[in-house]
Amino acid sequence: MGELRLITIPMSHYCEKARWALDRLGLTYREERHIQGLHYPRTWWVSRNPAVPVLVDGGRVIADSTNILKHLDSYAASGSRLYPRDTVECREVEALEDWFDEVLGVESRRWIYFHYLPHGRAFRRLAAQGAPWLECAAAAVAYPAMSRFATRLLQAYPKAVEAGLAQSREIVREVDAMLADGRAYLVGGRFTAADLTLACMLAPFVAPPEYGIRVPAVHELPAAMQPCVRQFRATATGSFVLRLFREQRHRGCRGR
Ligand SMILES: N[C@@H](CCC(=O)N[C@@H](CS)C(=O)NCC(=O)O)C(=O)O
Repeated sequence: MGELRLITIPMSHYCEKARWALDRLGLTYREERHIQGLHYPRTWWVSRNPAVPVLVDGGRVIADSTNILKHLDSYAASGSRLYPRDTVECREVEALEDWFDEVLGVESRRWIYFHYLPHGRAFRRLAAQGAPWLECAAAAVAYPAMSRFATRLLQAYPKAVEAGLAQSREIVREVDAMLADGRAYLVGGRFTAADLTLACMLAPFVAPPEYGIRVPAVHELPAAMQPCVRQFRATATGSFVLRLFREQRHRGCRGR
């Protein structure tokens, strides 16, 4: 293992996924935080890729949260791995992880940007935590253009947001059904990448206090978001995710 650096947009739930996996292993790493849109020069320079998270491990550059979790799993003790050794269970974990990443994560992000972007100051308070002062200053000046760019990039328009919210509720109903047998974790009776990914991708809808940056309490969120957050929190999946954040987010496990 080399020196570890994680390049992030701090509020991004894909970045939270990588950060959680690193924290869980108790590894020493430096998080390089950037404001969305202003992160491009850095990620292009390091990974030739627009997206974060990017993990730099010595001479290796790993982009994409799933690749990062898989890479970090090689540093975990066998009882703490996020991907089970059992092939069938591992496939199940991977399928759930993809589903949460590719559908729920995309829609929860579209929803939070749609509701937060109109509140420039509040958005920057959330987004700029730990970012370089120059980026904070640039974001204050260029906010209207950044907001338009993010809206277009994420297609954060009313119809798409509404359809995405309906799709997210459907996913939550399906996960509620999985949890109905009283299981403590989604696959194999222990915490895996499926649980970690579900927790992160649902986070915008449930605002967990243990998230890796400070997130507003429910009553501090833009008013239009509050009823929705309360509804998601009241589902079996919502309370499962809040429990995972409470019990697992700041709990270490053994590395090798
Ligand atoms: N599938 C990727 C998704 C990463 C992603 O969409 N990152 C966003 C931040 S939430 C990003 O960097 N977007 C900038 C862009 O793609 O231009 C992962 O799991 O890492």
